[in-house]
Amino acid sequence: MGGAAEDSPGNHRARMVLLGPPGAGKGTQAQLLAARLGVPAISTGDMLRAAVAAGSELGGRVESIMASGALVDDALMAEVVRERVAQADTDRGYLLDGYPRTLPQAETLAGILDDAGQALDAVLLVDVPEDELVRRALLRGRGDDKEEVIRERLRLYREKTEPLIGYYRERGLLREIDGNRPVEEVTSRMYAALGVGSGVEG
Ligand code: B4P
Repeated sequence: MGGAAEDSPGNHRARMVLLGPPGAGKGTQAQLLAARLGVPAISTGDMLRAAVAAGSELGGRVESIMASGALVDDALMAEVVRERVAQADTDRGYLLDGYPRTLPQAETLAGILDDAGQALDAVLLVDVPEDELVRRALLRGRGDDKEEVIRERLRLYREKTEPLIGYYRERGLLREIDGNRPVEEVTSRMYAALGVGSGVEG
């Protein structure tokens, strides 16, 4: 898939989505991949957590929703993402981590891209078995990483987010990556799926 990650000047490098269950390692891989491609990693989870930490109006609206494992309202997420992808650092592309998470969010993203005359290059699905997801989250120990909250996030993932797999597969964008491997191996599989070198071989 040559077009997804070309570094040629004047050309965009990549507009991608990382999809997968909570705790699959989307955030971990987004940082590595974004650095390699020279585009920002945009994590809606990190943006919401920063808003909570800053005590902003947005933070006040989402704090209890996130603590319970529920999803933040699609309309509110649309505002957050529309504003973020309009910033100057996204002119060569971006890597969305944790957005979209519902079919309406996928339609919103399609609209944002259409309005800008842009398109997605790829959607990377990082998949990991459920027991491993719970193990990782309990090890991570974030505020919302309590077992009952993790199980609720996983239930919502299956109900609301999994349908996006078919949505993007039908559009020919889906690349599936086994996330149940050491971090470096997952990264190399992503590079292979996108046809980019690791960047360390010179
Ligand atoms: P997110 O911040 O997106 O959190 P996540 O899905 O739990 O994490 P991720 O998959 O990125 O895993 P990570 O790399 O950290 O969402 C949090 C909350 O925000 C949601 O529940 C929701 O309330 C809200 N929200 C966010 N976006 C939203 C949206 N679009 N709509 C509505 N609500 C939204 O990895 C997990 C752990 O595993 C880490 O400790 C990591 O070190 C470890 N790990 C990673 N890769 C590994 C590997 N290969 N092997 C072993 N361990 C690994």
